[in-house]
Amino acid sequence: MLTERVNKCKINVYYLKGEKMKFIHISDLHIGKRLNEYSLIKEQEHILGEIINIINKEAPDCVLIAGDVYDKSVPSAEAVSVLDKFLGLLAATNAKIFMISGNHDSAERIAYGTEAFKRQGIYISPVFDGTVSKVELRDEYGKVNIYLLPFIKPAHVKRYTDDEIETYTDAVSFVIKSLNVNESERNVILAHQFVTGAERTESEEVNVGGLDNVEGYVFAPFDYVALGHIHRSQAVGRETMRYSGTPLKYSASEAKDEKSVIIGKLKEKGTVEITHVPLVPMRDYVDIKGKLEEVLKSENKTDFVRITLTDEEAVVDAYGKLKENYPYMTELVFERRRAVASIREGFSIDKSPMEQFSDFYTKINGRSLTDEQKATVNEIFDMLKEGQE
Ligand SMILES: [Mn+2]
Repeated sequence: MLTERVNKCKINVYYLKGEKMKFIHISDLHIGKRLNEYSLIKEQEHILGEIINIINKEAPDCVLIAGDVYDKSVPSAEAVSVLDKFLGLLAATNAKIFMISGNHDSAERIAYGTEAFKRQGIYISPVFDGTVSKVELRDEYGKVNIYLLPFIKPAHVKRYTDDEIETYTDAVSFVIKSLNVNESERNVILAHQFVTGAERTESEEVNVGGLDNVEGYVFAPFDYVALGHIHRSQAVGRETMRYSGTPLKYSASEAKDEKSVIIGKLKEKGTVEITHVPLVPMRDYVDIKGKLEEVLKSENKTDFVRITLTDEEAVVDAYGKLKENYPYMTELVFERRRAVASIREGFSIDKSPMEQFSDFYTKINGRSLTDEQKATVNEIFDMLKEGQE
């Protein structure tokens, strides 16, 4: 059974020089991610370099990487070489490195070289086989147990038990119970799950069906829960159960977020100190809203931008003008409240499709259809009708 297998798993013990266990927690690197047509690889290399600088300055005992290392289960060659370089730099620090796979990662590909990496002090979660890797650290307060739980779904757990595993909470709860965590010692877990109550952004993948949340109480045995999956830095339920968030803004919904790494210190049992070190990107991501004329005056020309135009009248070649001034525009939204409201007002089921369309066209463009356009639209309606018969 699961419990036995966990107990059988080989435990590595390390003695720390410092008086307390200091860690850095990051997650959701999404190496290889693109924003529309823009590759973020340069931005990602830069920010990973910043993270290495922070590690060198802070000299933590451990670095915790809580999943979604890559953006895709089959990462590009470019993405692989960026992670390769990052792992090399991490190995050159004195910190022990702990990494798990997230829902975007292929657990198998992330686990590549796991056994060899251990010699370099890099611990990567193997593919979930019913067991969970554990590494033991010791400082002046005693043991710190680090558990590496890769992203799991109910289906991954079902095959190892006859217990009823329906929900994500059932799955994670079952696995954690099987670990028989010694709660008199200090315990840390890396997990990549959606803990109920966490505030989402627009850059996470939405689970089809939506029921992928795990109740926070299942993580009760742990002094610190290093979470990945949600892209906004936040504590969930308690100060010591945290999402570090992504190192870069991956959607306009994160424009106002401050990205950072978490620095934690585990002192005697029950005492965890938490601080943040902000991450400064090469290029910011901003959300700009206003009329075209005002928007063109904004100073964020070299940032990634989502632009929402509020002009009520049609603007000729808005996209072209904006793109010329904002080469890193990722999204253009037209918010024409009055026009939309008046279109709704004018709508009536008594009108023919041609009348409806012609009213709509007039409202949007401020002029009516020409005879030639009318003929084309009529042809289209005729074709549609034929298609229905
Ligand atoms: Mn993610």
